[in-house]
Amino acid sequence: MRKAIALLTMGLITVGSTVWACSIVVEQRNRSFLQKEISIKIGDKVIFVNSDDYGHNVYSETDGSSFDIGLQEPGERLSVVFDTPGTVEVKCRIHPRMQLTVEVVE
Ligand SMILES: [Cu+2]
Repeated sequence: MRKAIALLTMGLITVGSTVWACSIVVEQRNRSFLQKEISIKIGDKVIFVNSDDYGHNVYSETDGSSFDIGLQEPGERLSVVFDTPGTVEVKCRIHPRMQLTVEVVE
């Protein structure tokens, strides 16, 4: 069974005629994000991978970039597209000490 993919839909970005979006993998292991900070471009997709054997719930309450990916089962990969520039603080509802800073640049 497939779970819905959480996407940020805060606005449409048009940059020139072609936009090359990248995917960046962020693994969750031992109740932490393997990266503490990543820098991405507008429109890039962050794929959150749950490598633990318990659930996580990645979310952000940063203004303009808020999302809630929902309960993520072990082994599951869920992605979020960031399309608003700025610094986004990403956390886990289940494990408050999990923190990731995403710098979204133009
Ligand atoms: Cu967690």
